Amino acid sequence: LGQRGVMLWLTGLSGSGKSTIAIALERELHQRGLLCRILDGDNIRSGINNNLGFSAEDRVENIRRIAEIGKLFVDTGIITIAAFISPSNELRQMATRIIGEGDFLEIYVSTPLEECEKRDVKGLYAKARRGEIRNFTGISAPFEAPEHPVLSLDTSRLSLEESVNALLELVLPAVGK
Ligand code: GGZ
Repeated sequence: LGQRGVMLWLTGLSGSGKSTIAIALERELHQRGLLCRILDGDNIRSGINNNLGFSAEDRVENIRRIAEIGKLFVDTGIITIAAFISPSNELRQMATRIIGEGDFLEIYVSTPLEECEKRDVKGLYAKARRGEIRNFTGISAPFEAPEHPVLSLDTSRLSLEESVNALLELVLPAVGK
């Protein structure tokens, strides 16, 4: 394969830009002939984790399975991009343990709550404010910012291109490219 695998773990609020960044980065990596895989709600919560909700316990099981699946990809030499809220240090530490510290890069998509709520792409924040969604991260469930992310990306200040370039500078050396 000639490529080392690595996990890029994007953590941040709903609507912070995790999936958008993941998709744009995937395109850049593919253009360079690098193998890459996105794990996000679209392919995980709708499939293997479709029996899980958003209670604290379900979030643990969600992240545990994602980390185990991610490890299989990383060990195959694939640049793996996980885009999940993963709202606590404990959850992210569990993922780090499963994947292995040396293969794990924690990236904080640090777009402020006010901005995420203003965007409200799916109308979920409005529903959460009305009490129609319980345990909504940032509104009625906690989000703990990572303490030592290797990179922070505030998409209210950075363009998509700037975020992707910062990630490329991080990931290309990490996989020996
Ligand atoms: C947070 C929720 C909730 C609640 C539904 N809290 O913007 P989205 O819609 O597409 O991304 C959110 C997604 C979060 O799933 P994760 O697997 O990333 O969460 S975690 O890592 O905490 O397990 C949001 C939608 O699911 N969603 N209800 N109550 N997000």
